[in-house]
Amino acid sequence: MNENLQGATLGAGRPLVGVIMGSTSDWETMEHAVKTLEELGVPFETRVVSAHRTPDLLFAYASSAEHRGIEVIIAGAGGAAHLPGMTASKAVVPVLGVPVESKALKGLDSLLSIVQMPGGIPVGTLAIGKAGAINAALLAAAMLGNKYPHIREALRKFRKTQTAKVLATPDPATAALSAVIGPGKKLKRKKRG
Ligand code: RP5
Repeated sequence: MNENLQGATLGAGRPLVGVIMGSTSDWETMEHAVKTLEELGVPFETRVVSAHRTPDLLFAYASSAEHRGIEVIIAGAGGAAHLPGMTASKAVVPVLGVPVESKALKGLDSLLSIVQMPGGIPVGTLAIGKAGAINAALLAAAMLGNKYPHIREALRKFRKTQTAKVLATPDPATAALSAVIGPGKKLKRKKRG
């Protein structure tokens, strides 16, 4: 196998999700996808693949992904963000696009570049930035959950925990305070006089 095509493999077992991004500068956003996949126990690989700077690698990665066992690709890119669309054009596995927040246009350029695919080659487009990266991982897990029961159960558990966390702090003032001083701690009042 061409080792250029493989990224760093993380999580136990053969990678099912390929997390690719246009630049190392996208990592700050895309690490949230990776952390979420780790939390769910979904095996993945990560790799910088640029549509503009390494087009041959992009073609090789996308066209070999299915044969290497990758079942979903998460592609993050910013600015003139061609990576998700070009990857989708060469890969038959589902591609989820994460618009990375750009400095110039706050990610609106990335969002429109990724979401406005012409009919025929779909990219499942998520929100700009961190929220989109987290949701791309959750959506990938939901897709894989159709085939892998343990991933479906991990996703169910994630949802339950998330719900419990919200219900455990119904008072927004308490939530804001515990974010500052730590959960369960109380502010000490100064004695007067
Ligand atoms: C895109 O250009 C990347 O996805 C990145 O978001 C953006 C800027 O890349 P760098 O100039 O920071 O490498 O291809």
